[in-house]
Amino acid sequence: MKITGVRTQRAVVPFDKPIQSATHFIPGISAVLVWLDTDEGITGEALLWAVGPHRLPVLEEMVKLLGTQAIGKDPRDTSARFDDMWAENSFLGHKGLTMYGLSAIDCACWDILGKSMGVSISRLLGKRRDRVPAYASGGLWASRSMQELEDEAKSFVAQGFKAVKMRVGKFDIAEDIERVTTVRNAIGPKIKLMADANQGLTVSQAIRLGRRLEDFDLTWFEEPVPAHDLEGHGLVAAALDTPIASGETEYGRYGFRDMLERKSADILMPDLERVGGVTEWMRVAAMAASYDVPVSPHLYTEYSLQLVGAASNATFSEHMPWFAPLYAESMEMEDGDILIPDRPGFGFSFDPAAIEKYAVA
Ligand code: SMN
Ligand code: MG
Repeated sequence: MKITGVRTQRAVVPFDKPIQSATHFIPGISAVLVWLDTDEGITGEALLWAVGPHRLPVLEEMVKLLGTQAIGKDPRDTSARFDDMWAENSFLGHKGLTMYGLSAIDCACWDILGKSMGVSISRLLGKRRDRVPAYASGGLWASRSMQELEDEAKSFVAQGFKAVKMRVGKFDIAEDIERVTTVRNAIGPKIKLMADANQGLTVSQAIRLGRRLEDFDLTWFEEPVPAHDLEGHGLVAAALDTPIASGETEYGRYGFRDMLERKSADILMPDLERVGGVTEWMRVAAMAASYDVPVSPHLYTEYSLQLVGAASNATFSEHMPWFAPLYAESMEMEDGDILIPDRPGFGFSFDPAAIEKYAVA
């Protein structure tokens, strides 16, 4: 089987109203949809996303650069394709845009491999589970009012979620505490609660807020300080009993090795588009397992289900509904878990009608 070409399409899925975290203003989701075509009629799909359509052209160019170089090669040789792209990226570096492009092509190759064999990526990787606990992450933003926080938290519980994630770090400490109190009271003591500061605090602010949040029995306190500050993450993690989760903004196995060696986080959150696709996500999961550190994928709910289905130390899936309108298949939930589809490849394919609706020039 040989790759014959790579196609891309930019798409924007607007939100009814913009959302905010401590460091993001998000009016909608901008994505680059990717197709990797082969001479046997099997096409692999992948998706890159960004906050803001203005960021899509550079993502698209990186995908085309690496995808074009792979023409004539076998996409089923996923490690060989990864190594080719890693070598190509040496000149521009193995962080940032180059890893986005590599991730997309790697994901598309794994999608092709699964489709060519008629099995899910989870089965290719060594399946261990059919379902995974999810946390509701599509709400409880920093842009929500107190009443909206209470109503949304209750609605997630009513939908069957057993865990929810809220955003903190945008306010003074008293207001953050008031917001966490509101959500904890709304969901009760049995529903798990995560709090994400989206890199918005200093080390001392994160420790002070974290100490006040110890009483709320958080499952984790996420990205408390800027992602580059691995030592700062470690200081916060050492100061608090609440587990620190981080890694969504880290790239490649060497970045995660540094996090593990510095004890920057109690839980790693590799993001499929930054870490280096399926290939590198699984390497990072295995590396974390050697430190007995659990992993939980950042975003990419649909695609990451296959990885969580195989990784021995994977815990929660992040239930983010943003990309659902782009796929023909829907995620299935049961009693707070997401069912891992046993369909070839990722098990999710772009819906042509959705592409028609959300495509942008
Ligand atoms: C998050 C940040 C930015 C965009 C989407 C989601 C957040 C999360 O950090 O982990 O859900
Ligand atoms: Mg986060």
